[in-house]
Formats: sequence, structure tokens, C-alpha cells
Amino acid sequence: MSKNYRAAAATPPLIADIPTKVGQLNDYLFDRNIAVGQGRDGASVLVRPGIVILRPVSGNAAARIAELAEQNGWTLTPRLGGFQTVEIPAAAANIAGERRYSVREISRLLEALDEFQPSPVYVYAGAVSGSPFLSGSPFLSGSPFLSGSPFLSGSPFLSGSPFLSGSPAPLNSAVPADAPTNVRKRLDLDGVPRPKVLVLDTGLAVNSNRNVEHPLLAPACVRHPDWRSEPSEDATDDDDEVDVTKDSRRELQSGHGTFISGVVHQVCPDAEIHVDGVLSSHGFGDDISAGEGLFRALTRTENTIDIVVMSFGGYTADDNPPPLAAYIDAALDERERLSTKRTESGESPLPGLLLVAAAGNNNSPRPMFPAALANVVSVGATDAEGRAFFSNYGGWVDACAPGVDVVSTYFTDFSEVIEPPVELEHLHVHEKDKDEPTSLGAQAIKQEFKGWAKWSGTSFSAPKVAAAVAQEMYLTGVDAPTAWSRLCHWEKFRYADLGVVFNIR
Ligand SMILES: [Ca+2]
Repeated sequence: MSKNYRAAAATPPLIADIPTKVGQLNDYLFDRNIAVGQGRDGASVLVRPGIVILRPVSGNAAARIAELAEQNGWTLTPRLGGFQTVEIPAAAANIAGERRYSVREISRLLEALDEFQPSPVYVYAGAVSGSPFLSGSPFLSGSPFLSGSPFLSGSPFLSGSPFLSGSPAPLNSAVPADAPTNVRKRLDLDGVPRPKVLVLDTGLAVNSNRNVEHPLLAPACVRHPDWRSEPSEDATDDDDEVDVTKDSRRELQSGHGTFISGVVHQVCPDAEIHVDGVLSSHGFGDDISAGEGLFRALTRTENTIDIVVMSFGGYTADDNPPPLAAYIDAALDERERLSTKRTESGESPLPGLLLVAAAGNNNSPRPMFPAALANVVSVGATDAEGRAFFSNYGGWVDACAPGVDVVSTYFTDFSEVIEPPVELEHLHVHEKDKDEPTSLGAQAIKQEFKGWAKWSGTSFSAPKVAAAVAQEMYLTGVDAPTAWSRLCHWEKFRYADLGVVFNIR
């Protein structure tokens, strides 16, 4: 390889536009303020249009950034933790005549701010099986939900696919379930502190008085005075809303945070659960909502949270860590620093902090973040046979737990009617059943939610592992990192590319 040849080759941009629209999802993603781009190897990413994020800088660098922003008419916004964002109006990133965003403006911002190591703001989605987002390249073709017939036969997956529903918006794939008969009771051990688990997700379902809606969760979940409530379907507030759009249908991931809180509670009933909303009702968040949610929650609890559950994830353009990694590093550093300060003044140290994340549901070894970060426990999903067909896998996956047909807490009173999937008749997979009426093709489905639902995904495996760590803490008195190191000891049973097996119902 000659030096001249290398010098002559232009460096391709970190992120480029994908050549085509993404089918029916196009409008949906546009309405959610999400741009679809591709990295240098063609793998797709979801990013916010017209914005980049910069890590903390000071002195001359800060002044230089302000000067550049002034010259170019960019909006500079300080963010929690010393981050700042540089933004042009999202509308300027719109592809002319189409309802989709271009990532060209992001590329320009990245180039202009190169010396400050800017990053796109990556979009994260709740890791629910049946959600078609975030698949490998080209966009959506790697989705297992459209390729193999077994996946089309189970109704949650079918109803989660926008291509089959006849609806421009993808449907929520949680289905009603009966209340479990064997919910474990609290041990209420004398003088033993409750492990504190923070759920960063869509929030928690509350009633009109802003009290925790679900009777099982009411004694377990802590509501903080700065509870955020905003009547917008794309708000990343602390309310887990059932139907913000008022069309009598749940949004794509309505109930996700409430469900996960219930998974934590069922595995470790003595855990004290804290919730911070970082995803919208559609299940979308980004580096800013997730990073700031983490900071906000750790600050309000005076850095006493033991375990953080992040059942969401996204991909980056170069498969290197996203800005959320810097927020996580900062949170861990802060915990360490505050703890040292306490011990130096003769107080007891703060507990160690453990972060746990869902590995994602794209049946892929491509690293999904934040799960793939070295300082985050990454959790994949199993079924009765081994790896669940949708679960991501690879050396970056640390643990796994059952993630199919998980039953947990949900909205206590909601009914919705799902119209028959209009395009079903065009599919060949059901050809042999053509003459037999199916519950899917023939009639609308009415779903009544009475507090419990059944849902699948690595989203629900991650809180099982987090709660198993919490239970170990509670029973043995160690902190979360120590409990995790015991539970992932080399003697424990592992699956290849899926880590330590937590066979928790
Ligand atoms: Ca709705």
C-alpha cells in the first residue's frame, strides 16, 4: 500500500445518508425527530438531526467553541455534567420535499468542530422484541421479524411489525396476562438496608394523584418531589403514560418502565425502586436524555443508588462508545470521589455503583450501547432452548436471563382494539392456513389490561440480573459490584457469547 495512495483517498464522513427511505417507518421516525444514517461500513444508526454533543472543555477551547457558534449561527446549549450541544435548526436538516432528515448537517458540524472531538447524538430505543428499529445494515433488512416464518406466527411479533399492521405507527407488543399466583413477599430483614435500584426508562405509571398506580409497586417504588410530568408523547418525563396520543391505543413502548420495575420487584421484593424517565412513550431516548437522567437521579438520591437498569440501546457509526459512555464514566468517577471524601472525613464510604443494560434484540453480535461498554453489565435473553432467537450476543455480553413471555406489572385499567392486519393476506407464510380462520386475519383483537402483561425482549432479562444482584446484596450485606463479582465468578455456568446464565423465572 503506497503512501501516496493513502494520502489521495479522502476520508469518508463518519456518518452518511442512507440511499433510500425506510418504508412505512419513514414518517414515524421523522415525527419522532430521528434521522437514519449509516457509518463507514454501511451499518445503520439512528441519530438526532442537526445536533452534535461536545464533552466538557474549558478555557481557550470553550471560548473558541463559543466564537465558532457565533460566526455560524449555531445554538450552543450547556448540558448537565459539563457537556454542551451545538445545534442548527432540525428543519435545516430536512431533505427537501421529503419527510425525512439528512445527516449531512451533522457531518458538517462534526468537521467544523473536529478539534473538540464532537459526536452525533445517538438515539436509543427500549429493547423490546418486536420493535423493528436499530437493526443491522442495510436498515431493516437484518430484522428477524420479517425474515423467518416462526416469527410471524406469534401474535406479539406480528403486531409489533409496522409492515403487517396496516398502521403507519408500529404497535406495542405487550399482551395482557393473568396476575401471577406466586409473587414473592418481602423479607423485611431487621436492620438491613434495602438495595436501591434505579430504573432509567419510560417512567412509572401513576394515577391522577401522581401516586404509583400499581398496588404491587406502590410500596416498592419511591416517588421524588421533582417528578416530571409532560403531556407529550415524545416527552422523556417520569410518567409512564398509557395513551398520550388519545387514540385509544398504547404507544409503541407505553408501560415499558412500569413492567421493568415489576420485574425488579418480583426478583428482589425488598429492593427500593427509583425511576427516572429517559425514554418517550414510543421508547426513544438519546445520549442527552439518558445521560442527564442518570445524573439527575444520582444527584437527587445523594449518590446512594446501588444498581442502575438501562433496558435500552443503540448503535454508533463506528461501533465505538457513544457520548453516554462519558456520562457513565463521570457518574462512576463522581461516586468514587464523593466516597473518598467521606472516608477522609471519618464517615462511612458510599456503596459501589453497578450499571446493567439490555444487550438488544437484533440477533446480532454488533456491539449495542450502553450494554457493550466495559463498565456496564450487558444482558442477553434466553428461552427454554438456549439463546432467544432475537437476543444479541458476543464477547461483550456478560450475562443472560429468560426474556421470552416475561410476565410483569402493567397498566391497571386499559382496553384497546387492534384492527386486523390488512396486509396479512399478501403474505405467503400463512398460505397453508388460508382456508382456516385465524384470530389474526379474521377479526379485530380486543386487549384488556388489568395490571399484568406478557412481553419479550432483553429489556426484561436485564432487570432480572440487576435484581438478582440486589437480592445477593440484601442477603449477604455486600455492595453491588461485590455481589456482581460473586454472581459472575468463573465457576458459574455460562453460555458461549451470552455470559453467565441467570435462570430466573
Ligand atoms: Ca396512543
